[in-house]
Amino acid sequence: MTTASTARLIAALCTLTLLWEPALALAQDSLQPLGWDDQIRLPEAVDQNADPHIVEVALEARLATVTIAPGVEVEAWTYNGTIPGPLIRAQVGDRVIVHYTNNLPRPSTVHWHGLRVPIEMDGVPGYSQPPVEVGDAFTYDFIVPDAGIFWYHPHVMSAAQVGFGLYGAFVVEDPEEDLGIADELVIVLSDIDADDDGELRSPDTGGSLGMVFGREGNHVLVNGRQHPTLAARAGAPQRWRIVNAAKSRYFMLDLGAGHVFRKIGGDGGLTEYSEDHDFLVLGAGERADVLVTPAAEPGESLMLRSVLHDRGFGSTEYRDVEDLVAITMADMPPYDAGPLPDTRREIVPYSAEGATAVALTLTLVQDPRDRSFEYRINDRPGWNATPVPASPGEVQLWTVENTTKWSHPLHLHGFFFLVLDENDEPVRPLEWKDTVDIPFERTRRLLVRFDDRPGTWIFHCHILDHAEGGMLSAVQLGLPLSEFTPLADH
Ligand SMILES: [Cu+2]
Repeated sequence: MTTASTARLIAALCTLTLLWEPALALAQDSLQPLGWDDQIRLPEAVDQNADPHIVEVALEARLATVTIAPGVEVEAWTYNGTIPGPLIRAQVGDRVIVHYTNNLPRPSTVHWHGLRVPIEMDGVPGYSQPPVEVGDAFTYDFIVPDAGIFWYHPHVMSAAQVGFGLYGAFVVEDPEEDLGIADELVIVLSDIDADDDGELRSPDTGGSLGMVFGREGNHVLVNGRQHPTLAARAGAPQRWRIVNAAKSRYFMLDLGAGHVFRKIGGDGGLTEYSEDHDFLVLGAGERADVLVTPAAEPGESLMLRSVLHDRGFGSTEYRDVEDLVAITMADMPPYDAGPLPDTRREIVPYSAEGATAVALTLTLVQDPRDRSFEYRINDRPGWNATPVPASPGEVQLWTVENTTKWSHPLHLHGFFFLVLDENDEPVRPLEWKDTVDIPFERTRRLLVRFDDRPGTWIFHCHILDHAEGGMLSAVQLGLPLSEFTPLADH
């Protein structure tokens, strides 16, 4: 062998080593310092079933004292005593059984946000099940057909109950999916409104005007904590599955200069392809699955912040940027993982050809007698709604016109849709959505296909004050319109 060919061989071997080393390293355990996520890691629901394809957990809704910051305690409404409630983890196709007990002082239910469950499991009183009365129990039992980051919360007095702390994350893993990133966090963003003594404040603050804006809590929480700290090794990638569980607040996430969020997934699992974003906007109810690589000198800190996002009149004035998580670099040499992985997923869009056109207009009206406000969809508040008729297999093209001065994250129960751009082409990368921001004084078009799960499936603004203020309606799927009854309580 000549010297030149030996050199080439060595070079080739080195290249191979370079190619292989990071991959092998990534497939190993955590690259982060020991205890890196101690302040932020969610408790996980304990699977009581030995069958590997059944996840069986207990969920008790009850009052509990929770610590949201050192020395700051709040009397919250919780699942299993914590906010957020326990993280439920399953694999795609698993059967999930949840033994739910309501030990709250009020009736409640559990809605599985984004999971395509049968109508009987959707948690909406009146359409899915009766409310679970105080002291009663209900067993939720369903298959999880899609991988992704989802969440659960009540659908009775939802603005109050979610605002008081009732929500939890639900991850459905796809065992085929291997990004080679071991360090994963599930991040639930929320807020809670409590006074200095830790007493929850009234969910009706500000009266009708409070409803119009959508009430935001005075303590912003990340996995139930104010300003938690995360330790990180510079250069080592992390995967964050993020849920916005706040009842009104939008988050516009920013990791600072030199950092991007590589968005790989959204509401309904992976997107068509990964895409880098400087900022990540999450309306109430939305989710994102992102890769990030914190980088700074050992000992330095980065701050994950929520910067000002304009969701309508009064949403940016006299408001501050919110510090969310301080990320401190451990005293370790920076890790060189190379570029973050690109992800791909084949998503076949529904054809808009032959789709049934459905026009939905979002309005705000004021009663001249008592000056109170009411949100409406097609000029009807939720308690007097006219449903959208649909049949199994039907594709509908929804044109949602927001005439109001506030943005509305519209959530459809039970089904995914695609969002269309101004040319009526699906927004790329394609993403299955169940909650989409309809910005103030703007119109967005959505394409949805209904499958064979007949029932009354509600859709509503996920600013839960808006939903209770009237912005709620329903799809009457495969059932006569004459059988529809508007909801008094949700
Ligand atoms: Cu709204």
